[in-house]
Amino acid sequence: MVIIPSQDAFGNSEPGVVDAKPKLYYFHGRGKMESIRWLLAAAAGVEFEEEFLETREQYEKLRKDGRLLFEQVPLVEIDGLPLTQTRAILSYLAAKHNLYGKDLKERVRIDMYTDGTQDLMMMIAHAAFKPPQEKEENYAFIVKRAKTRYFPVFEKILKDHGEAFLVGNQLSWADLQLLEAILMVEELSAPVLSDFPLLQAFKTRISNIPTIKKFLQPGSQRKPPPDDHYVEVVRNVLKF
Ligand code: HAG
Repeated sequence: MVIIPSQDAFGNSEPGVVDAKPKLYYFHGRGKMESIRWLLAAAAGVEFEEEFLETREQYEKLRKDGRLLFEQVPLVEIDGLPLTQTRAILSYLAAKHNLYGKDLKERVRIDMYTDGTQDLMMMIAHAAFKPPQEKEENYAFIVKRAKTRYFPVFEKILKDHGEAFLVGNQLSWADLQLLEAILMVEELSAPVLSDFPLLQAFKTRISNIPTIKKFLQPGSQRKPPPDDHYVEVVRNVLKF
């Protein structure tokens, strides 16, 4: 019999139990779950299952069963734990898969960079819920903000750091999220990197890491940009 050690929530291995695949509970779209999908599939090469929330009843059942700490999704069931709060989940996964730097100073830089790219990506996620005219204005503002606030910072970091990655000399959660954010902004404005040569080279370099390249291929668990159907389902499930 093959003994496959299973880790508990604190990394202690228990022989005999096969690691179940993580299970993600969210809508069939990006929202706050997409960065979690990136970390699991693209960076760690971990396959996961998904339950897509389509009805209010599904959401109410998760709430009634007490699996949503503050009655919110994303919910990720992993290592025997029902994890909620996106940043807590991302931090847990980054630490678990050695994507969180080698010491406290690298880790806080990764936290600063990922908070920045999360802010940028959540602006895009929330814009999808605005009326058409306002949505287009919002997208234009986001592209401008990316080009004047976020991308110049990361271009300078790459220049000053002089390495292939944002922090240290290995892939981290910060690299992954910057690539995710670049691709999302390019969906709004394809030439957005025209003034950022180091970011263009970064995008090519990180996109070619095998597990990331596979995640960017059609047929992966990556989700498409939000459409009207996604917005309608979220509104119906959450009643807002
Ligand atoms: C986290 C939800 C409710 N701090 C938490 O995980 O980071 C916030 C999670 C959160 O806001 N979850 C939402 O469960 C769904 S996700 N709400 C129920 O009672 O609070 C959210 C973002 O794009 C996603 O679609 C959802 C609605 C966005 C609305 C924008 C106007």
